[in-house]
Amino acid sequence: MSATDYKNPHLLLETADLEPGEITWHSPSNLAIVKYWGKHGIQMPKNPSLSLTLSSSFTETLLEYRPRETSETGISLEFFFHEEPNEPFRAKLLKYLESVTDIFPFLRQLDLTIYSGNSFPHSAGIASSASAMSALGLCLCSLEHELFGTLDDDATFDRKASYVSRLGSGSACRSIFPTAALWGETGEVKGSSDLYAVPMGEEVHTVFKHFHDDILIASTAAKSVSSRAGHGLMEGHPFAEPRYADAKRNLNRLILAMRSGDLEEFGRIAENEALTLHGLMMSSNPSFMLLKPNTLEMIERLRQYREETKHPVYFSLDAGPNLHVLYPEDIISDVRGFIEEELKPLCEDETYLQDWAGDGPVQD
Ligand code: 2P0
Repeated sequence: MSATDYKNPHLLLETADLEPGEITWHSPSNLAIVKYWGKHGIQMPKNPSLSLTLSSSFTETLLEYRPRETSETGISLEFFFHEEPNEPFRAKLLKYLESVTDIFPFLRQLDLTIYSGNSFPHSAGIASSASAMSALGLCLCSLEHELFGTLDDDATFDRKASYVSRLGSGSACRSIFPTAALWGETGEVKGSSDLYAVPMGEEVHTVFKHFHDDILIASTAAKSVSSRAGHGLMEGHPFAEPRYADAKRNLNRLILAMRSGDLEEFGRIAENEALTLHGLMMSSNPSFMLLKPNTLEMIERLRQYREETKHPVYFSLDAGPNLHVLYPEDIISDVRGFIEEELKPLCEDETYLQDWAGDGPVQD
């Protein structure tokens, strides 16, 4: 099954006599602890990555379908983002849907309307591709199941949803599963694959079940390097090969730490991966510096707070300036006090988002 490409020419409707319907999924974003940075082929990662599945940062996507009214051959799609037609997003989704018609050939037989929106502000600089593309991947798999009854088994459904989400955005394949997910083949986890993520929630220590990720908005103005450009920077990067080897070592250590609940080791890896990601961007050609002075100030204050309190509170970063503060549930009141007093004043408009590892996507 690991070499599957899910192409299926049989998934075609035999009749145009079909009731219109709709499908809605909420799907969360995720935060990679070991980062995916560098890809090859069709959305294949250069190294395995492991993420926490978030909760309050999610995309809600409603897919409406009805029998096709015209006989044109392309995909028929209308798209609304936060209630407004959005042509750039529509064009992107159309390209994606065209690319998956070998997997879902029935898409050409339908008129589709997609309504999508995020729970988090666009300006917060949270990567929305993971939540958006996983929500859409889930809608497509639900649609297949509704029309053909093919995806009854939950594990089969999730694996296919992860596979098709990956084709939309690599990191999206990890959002399908509760608590934590691993994407990329590694000898450490049976069944792991470069083609889809696998659930890690059952394998990790309970301390990670409601692990907090408060996202401190250092800047909304800074434009992140686009993911396409970012991954592209790894081609010919002088540190590319050592980086992939380092990521694999970090992943193996992280899996052990997450199984045993070793927060110190977890935190060391999280911070090393975050700074490595930014180090790779700084040393790329062209070079990108996405950290802001306030990001660095927050890191220093967090490290000082950790030194003083001995609390297991750590940070991570995405491909942007905002600081993800990671800590377990049992120290929430102390850490929130520290954030309110010391970090929030350093945030743009004093904004931070409260998120945590959660239960994964939900169908309405
Ligand atoms: C990650 N990031 O593992 C890494 C770390 C950002 C920093 O994956 O081109 O939007 O759609 O496969 O998933 C962001 O890149 O890239 C990303 P595509 P994606 O989460």
